Amino acid sequence: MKSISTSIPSLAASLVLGAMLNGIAIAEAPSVEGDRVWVSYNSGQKGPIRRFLQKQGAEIHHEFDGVNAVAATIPARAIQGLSRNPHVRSIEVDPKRYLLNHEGPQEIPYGVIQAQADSSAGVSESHVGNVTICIIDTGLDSSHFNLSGNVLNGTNDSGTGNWYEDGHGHGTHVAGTIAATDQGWRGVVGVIESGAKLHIIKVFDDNGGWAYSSDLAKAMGDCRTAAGDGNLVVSMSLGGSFASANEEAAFADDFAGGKSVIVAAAGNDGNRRYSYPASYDSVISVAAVDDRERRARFSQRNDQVEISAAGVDVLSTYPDGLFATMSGTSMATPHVSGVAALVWSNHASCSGQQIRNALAGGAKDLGEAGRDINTGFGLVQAKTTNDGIQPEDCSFAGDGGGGDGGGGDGGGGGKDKPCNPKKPGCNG
Ligand SMILES: [Ca+2]
Ligand SMILES: [Ca+2]
Repeated sequence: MKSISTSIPSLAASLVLGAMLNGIAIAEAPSVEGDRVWVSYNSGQKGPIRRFLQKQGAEIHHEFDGVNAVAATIPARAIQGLSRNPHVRSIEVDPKRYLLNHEGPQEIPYGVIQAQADSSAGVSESHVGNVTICIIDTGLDSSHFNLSGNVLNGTNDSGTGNWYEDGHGHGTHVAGTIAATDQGWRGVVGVIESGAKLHIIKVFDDNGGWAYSSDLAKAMGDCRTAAGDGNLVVSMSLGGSFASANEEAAFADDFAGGKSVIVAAAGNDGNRRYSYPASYDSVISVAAVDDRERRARFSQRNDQVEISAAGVDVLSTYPDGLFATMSGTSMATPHVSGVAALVWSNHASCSGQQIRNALAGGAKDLGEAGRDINTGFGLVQAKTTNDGIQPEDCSFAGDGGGGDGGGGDGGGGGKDKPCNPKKPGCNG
């Protein structure tokens, strides 16, 4: 009796199994010419099977003598005859295996949708070229098809290699969340999908490792040089436990000029420590949430946490045309950077502080009412923020939901909010 092979583990759920032809189970009846199959045969019958296949016009790709099988592409018309061959034990589809690189179809990462930054949310990208987005990281792979459509420039730091190469992957992933361009059927999209103006500063080498606070202070200056006197969003998916007065001054001075929004990761230690630069008053500290808007366990919690975005299993670009899922406040940060740039591009006359206020006001309140140490003002929201900014004076006028939550400064949860960026005193 012929044994039956109907199981293809990875595809079993979606296959139509058990098309029985003459007692042989065909795992999925090959329906079109050119299907590639495994043909298992009885021991010692390789010769007759080979001859039979060749006669039918099949192309044999591999021969597995040890298990009495061949892999072959067989014309559809020959399948039935093959199944009747007394030497054939089973015919099974040769299922495809892919590099886990998300070649298609295109996927909109959940964090982009969660941030109201997918195209269906409808925030105009017509003016995104007005804002320079400076990413301080491991560089990026400028040849990635989801990134090459951006306006790309950069600065090499000494000793870290070329900004347009990324032997690590972190910077390429961050950049994709901000600005992976819409390539139709393939890849991913970022918060901005029609091409952004990026300036890449590579402060980390291909091992990741570390940079010094002075490297970041210098990078801040290079970001400003790149933006000229234009609006600048600085995105830093990095941090460390020790503050530096000189570094703090570099960020505070630029922010005071009104032409920057500076964004950094809250930290991944899950404790209440401050991480810097995020916990300087001039810098927006970003916490991570998951796809159900719950704080990520690793996300640091303190009164500097200002806003939140997706940071758990975030899908984005990776070097060499690949894609990867990564977790961290590093992944949450670029969602906020991208939203800040997107919103600011539509309200170019507003100051960095006003955009920052609007991000807080437009955020979707999470957890306990009002600002809290887990998620700050809540989940960053591109559409609500963009639409709530008043053109006359750049103030934010929310229409309920997150806007009201953020607006209720003295409202619920008053314990943990000594520094409210909606109040003038907070950011000096
Ligand atoms: Ca801060
Ligand atoms: Ca809250």
